[in-house]
Amino acid sequence: QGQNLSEAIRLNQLGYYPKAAKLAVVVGNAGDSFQLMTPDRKKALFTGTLSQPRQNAISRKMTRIADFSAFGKTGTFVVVIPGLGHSYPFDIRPDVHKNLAIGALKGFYYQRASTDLPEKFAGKWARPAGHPDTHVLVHPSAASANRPAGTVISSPGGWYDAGDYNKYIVNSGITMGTLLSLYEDFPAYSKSITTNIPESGNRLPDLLDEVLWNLRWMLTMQDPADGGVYHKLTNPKFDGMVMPDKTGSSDPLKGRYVVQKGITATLDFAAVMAQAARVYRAYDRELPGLADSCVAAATKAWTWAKANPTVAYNQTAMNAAFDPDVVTGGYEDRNASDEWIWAATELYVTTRDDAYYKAINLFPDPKTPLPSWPQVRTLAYYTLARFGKNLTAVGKKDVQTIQQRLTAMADSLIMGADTQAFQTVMGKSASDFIWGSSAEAANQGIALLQAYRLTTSPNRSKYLHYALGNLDYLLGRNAVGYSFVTGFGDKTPMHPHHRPSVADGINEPVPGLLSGGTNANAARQDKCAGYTATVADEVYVDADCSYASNEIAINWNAPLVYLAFALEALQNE
Ligand code: 9MR
Repeated sequence: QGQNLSEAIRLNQLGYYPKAAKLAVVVGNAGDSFQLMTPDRKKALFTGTLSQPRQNAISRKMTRIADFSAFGKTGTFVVVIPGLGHSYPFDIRPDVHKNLAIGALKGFYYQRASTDLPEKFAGKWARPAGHPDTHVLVHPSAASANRPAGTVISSPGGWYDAGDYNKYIVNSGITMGTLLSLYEDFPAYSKSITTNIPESGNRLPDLLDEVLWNLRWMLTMQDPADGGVYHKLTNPKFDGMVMPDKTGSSDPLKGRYVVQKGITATLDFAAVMAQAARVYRAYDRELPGLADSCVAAATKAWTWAKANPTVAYNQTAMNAAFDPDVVTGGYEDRNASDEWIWAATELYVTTRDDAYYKAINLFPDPKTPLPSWPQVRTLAYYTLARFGKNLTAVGKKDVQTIQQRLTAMADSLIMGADTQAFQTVMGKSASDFIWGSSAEAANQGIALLQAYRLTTSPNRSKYLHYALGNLDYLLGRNAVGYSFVTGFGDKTPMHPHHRPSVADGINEPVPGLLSGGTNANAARQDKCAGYTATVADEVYVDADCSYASNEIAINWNAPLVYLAFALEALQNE
């Protein structure tokens, strides 16, 4: 019976909650029935019928669904399709994503700059510190009266952005907003999670200790004289594929720079600092002055933004005007209207000063855009919905509109998901498969969970169902058959575009990191050899040259952390 592993059977490689939906998707036409068996395939515990074949609207391939939602026993199982083979083994149990949630949060620890990762915390991925960033030069593009070009500033810590070793404020913004929102949405569950980091055991939850590592770095990125925030701390060029302590740029006297201040960086910074002030206020005793410093930093950033609304970061223009040229990640975004909304909202909620709220138009158009690094408007809606009842009158009058928008957004995400080949919200449209598509899936999941939290009728369970479906997508129920999280699942990225994973001499990549995933245009973007597929939902290659489909990044890990934590918290409610 089903002697061979069949990669045509796509499922969540970690597993399922006993009471939740349990689907596997079989690519191809084979078979009519399926069984659930013990991993040794000696005992069949459940028999079901595969759905009629349906056609994947993107690839035109046929797929069939094995639905074993009715089976609720705990244990480890495989799906067997007579004549085809068996699936990877998976678990059915109540806390089936708990280790994933912990591992994905721990992923941030492995991204820490300027510090050793000792074996006690990092296991076989232990490594010496890279990039002390205590001797960072003010790039000519960032020069000001108080800090002329070449001024040395200290800006240590923070997380490396991705597979590269630079630190970018814009991308830190949404990452921090997502993690702080997780804490605000699920405080009790967040407090219960420990990740074995050096700060574990102090009086802060590990989630907030991890966030603090990047928060302290962000604070150093503000020019104290005027409140403007540097777009990034970077090398002029990307480092080679070497360990962080082996790069030229880790030499404290070789050039790492802070570059031009910009409107999106400064507003994202303001939003993060305002939200952090709320969250860390409860820890005033442990961290005296921190929450106050965050409020002060946020208001100062806002003041700079008001005075400099048109200063957009434009790397090409910067390089034309100043030396040395900087060719690392751009995170350029010419439209700051959403960053204004997010910053104003977080400042308003934290300070309760109506002036921030009145400074912006919360509803410039009827959209509720899915959050991503250049589009943060909906993060403001999440925050207003979260604090709905406790807002001042000006905000309260909009709460109902916001709730409607968020549920309408979730409803439109769900619409048609059941006819999608993998029955997920993710992938309904080929346009989902962009650079970092895994984060699209995770952010869709968060949007669905926001609607779940806002809805009181029993039919709200549909939002939870589809949020979980997108986690299934990330963990293997997808057109490429990968679980996109390093170290979690059976078929996982082994060669992510991640310098430590490439250079450390350890076979397994650093665990808990979310690969950017399927990207229709990846082959053209990174020109890595090895892409075989051309249909949008299959363009992915587990090769370290594939930075457009197989890099990892903090703004992709954060929504994974949120989704996994939130689903665990909600299943256990
Ligand atoms: O995530 C970013 C993606 O949306 C862009 O399309 C891409 C190209 O500009 O850049 C991605 O961000 C990268 C950043 O510029 C540098 N560090 C690695 C990031 C992930 O690939």
